[in-house]
Amino acid sequence: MFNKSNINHYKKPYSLGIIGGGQLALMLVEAAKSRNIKVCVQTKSLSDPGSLKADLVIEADPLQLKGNKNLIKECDKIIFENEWVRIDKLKELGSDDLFVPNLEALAPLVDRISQKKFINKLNLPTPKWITTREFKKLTEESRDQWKFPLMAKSFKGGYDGKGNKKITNKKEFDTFLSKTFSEDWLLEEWVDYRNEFALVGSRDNLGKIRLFPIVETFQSNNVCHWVLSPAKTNYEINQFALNIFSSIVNELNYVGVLGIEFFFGNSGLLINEIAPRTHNSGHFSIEACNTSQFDQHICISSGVQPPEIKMNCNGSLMVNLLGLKNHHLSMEERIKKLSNIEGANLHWYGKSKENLGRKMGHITFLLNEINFEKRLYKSKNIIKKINKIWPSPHEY
Ligand code: AIR
Repeated sequence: MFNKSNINHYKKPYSLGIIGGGQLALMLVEAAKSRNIKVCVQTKSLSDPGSLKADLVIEADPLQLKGNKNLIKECDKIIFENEWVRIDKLKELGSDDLFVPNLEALAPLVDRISQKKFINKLNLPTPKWITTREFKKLTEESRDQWKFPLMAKSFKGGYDGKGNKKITNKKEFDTFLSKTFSEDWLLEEWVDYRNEFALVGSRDNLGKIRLFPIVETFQSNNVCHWVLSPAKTNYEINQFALNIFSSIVNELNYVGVLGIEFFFGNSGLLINEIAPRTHNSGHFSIEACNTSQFDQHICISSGVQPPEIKMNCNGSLMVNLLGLKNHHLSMEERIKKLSNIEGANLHWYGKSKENLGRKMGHITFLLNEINFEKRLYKSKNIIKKINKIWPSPHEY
C-alpha cells in the first residue's frame, strides 16, 4: 500500500479530490503539485483559492451531492479541507475507504457538540460545557452554578471567531436563550488561560503518528493572528499533548493530518477544539520543516510514505494577514511592501474580497535564535514592521 509505484496503478484520472476550496485546499494542491500528484477540487467558484492551481475544478458547492458525485467519478481518493461535511449523504456515495480520513473517523469531529461528547468519553481535559437544550431543563439552583462570563459556541460552522459569543450577564443570557432553539449552541465555562498552544500531527494507514512541534498561538479578536514555533513548553506538557493526540487519533482510527488547539493555565492543558484537517497553526511547517502538514496529508491520502518530521531551523514566526477595511494602502501595495521585508516568505491566497478579519494570506519568517525569549523578542520586532504595512484589523 505504501509504495510510490502505486501511484501508477490508479484507475481514475486524478489521484486526489478535495472537497472545499479555501486556502487550505490551495496549500494542499501546492503540496500535491510538488509530488506530481494530480488533484481535482470541488468548490463554489473558479476564483476560489483552491481553484487557482488545481488540475481540475468541479464548480459546485462542496455540500452539493451532484458535485460530490462528479468528484468521486474523477478521483481515486477524496479528502477534505474543512469539517463542514454532510457525513450521511457522503456515505451513500462511496465505500468507506474512498474517503481519507474515513467518514466514521470524521463523524464525531464535525460539530462542536459531538466533539465535546467524544472528548468526555475519552476522559480528556476540556472546559466544562453544556448544550443550551440541557441548560434550559436545569433547575434555577443548578443554573446558578454557571457563572458569567460564559462562552456560547454555535454547534456547527463556527471558525475564526465566527459562531462564538461571550455572554457577560444575566440579561444578555436570557435574551440569548430566548433566541436559541434545539441543540444549536453549546455553553462553555470561561477559562482564564495563560497561553494557547496547538499541536498538529498525522497518522498514517499503518497507525504511525508523526508530530510537528507544539506551537504557541496569539489571537486578535478570536482570530489567530500569529504563531510561534516551537512553543515554550516542558517535558510534561509535551508528553501530555502527545498522549492526547494519540488517544484521539487511535480511538477514531483516524488517517491523515489533525490539529488540536489547547488552553494552558492553572488547570494544565485543556482541549479547546479538534480540527480534522490541516490547521492554521501548522502553516509554519511549509518553510520551517522538511515536510509540511500539507505534504503529510497529501502523502498519506495518496498512499505515499510520509517523511519523518524535522524542523530545519530553530524556530519560526507565522503571521496571518487578516482583511482590513478602508486602509490607506491598496492590497497590492501592502503585499509588495511585505515581500520586501528581509526573510519574508509570503503566501497569498488570491481571495478577491477583503472582508474585515478574513484570512487573506500569511507570512513566515525563520528564526535562528536558540533561546525562546530571544525568538519572541525578534518576532515582536518583525510584527511591528509588518503592522506598519498591514496592521491587525483591530489595531489601526
Ligand atoms: N478554514 C476551514 N476551517 C477553518 C478555516 N479557517 C479555511 C478553509 C476554508 C476557508 O478557511 O480553507 O475553505 C474559508 O475561508 P473564507 O475566508 O472564505 O471564509
